[in-house]
Amino acid sequence: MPRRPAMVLIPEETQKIAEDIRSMRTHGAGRIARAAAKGVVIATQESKAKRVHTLLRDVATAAQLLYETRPSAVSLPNALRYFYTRLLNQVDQTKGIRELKEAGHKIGQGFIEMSNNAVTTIGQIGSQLIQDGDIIFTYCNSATAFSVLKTASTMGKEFTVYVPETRPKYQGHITATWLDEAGIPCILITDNSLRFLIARADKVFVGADSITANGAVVNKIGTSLVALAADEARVDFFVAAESYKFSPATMAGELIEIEERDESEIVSKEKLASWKYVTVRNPAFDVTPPEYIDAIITEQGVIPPQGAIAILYREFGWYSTEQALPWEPYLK
Ligand code: RUB
Repeated sequence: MPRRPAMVLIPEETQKIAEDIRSMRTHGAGRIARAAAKGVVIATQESKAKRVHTLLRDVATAAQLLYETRPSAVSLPNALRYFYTRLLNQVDQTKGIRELKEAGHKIGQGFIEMSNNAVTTIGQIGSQLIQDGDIIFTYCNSATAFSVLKTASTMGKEFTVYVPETRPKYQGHITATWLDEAGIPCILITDNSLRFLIARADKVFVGADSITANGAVVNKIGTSLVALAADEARVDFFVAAESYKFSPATMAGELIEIEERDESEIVSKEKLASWKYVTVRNPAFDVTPPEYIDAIITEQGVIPPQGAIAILYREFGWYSTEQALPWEPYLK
């Protein structure tokens, strides 16, 4: 892991954005990506640099801090890469620091707008898959999957959504609140009643943190169990994900790192200390293989999971490891 230069000051607001992502006050792959874009825009605007190279170093330092917060959501490095490569491209196109800062602001806003538009478009495309009377399952708290449900409801379609609580952080409760506010009938269930109840469902819509070159989907721990149960019950399984959640590094054979979070999310420190032979593991994500996925709904259209490589190629070209962290050379 590259080291951040010690003497670079990262603006407080950017540090807070990074801490909110790390602690999951900001969560969900799309929201993380948009927050990270905002974080580097602030670092660009607040830099006191007098020289372009120093500005690039300040922004690189902030990008590295944000990058290190959560490893599994590829939307985060993709957002930072989007920002930093375009900022670098602007160096020769702009005259001096002020113009470069203005360009940085536009690039960051451009990413946030593109990301929000993608969620809206996925909602419009995905809503076509919902019919009156459907019983739908979702999982965790995905703004993109919610966009599909909300759009279908706004179109006048009537359906019911089952929402597992999603241990350990109960993000299902947030989804239930969103559905409630949108006036969509919702049934909140425990995670372990999933297989019992999914037999009555017609469709599953979930979000994604990362999608690999072979069409596997990394999403909140337990998603692969939903997919297994859906497969057994012959229920269609759909993933709603923007193109920037596809992982270019997997084209070069890299695996997605599965984040392991603190044990205190599952059991109190006191309880843990009282045990002699018990340890706790808390992986935050799991991998659903492409065989269990009927389709991925992107803003570019509905694709089979095997089409992931086409999205990746279109978005990133053939990936090389040099593209990994474009800000890395400027960390010195
Ligand atoms: C959230 C989660 C969501 C995806 C997609 O996990 O797994 O399904 O991030 O969300 P966590 P979105 O709460 O640990 O971040 O569609 O909002 O990008």
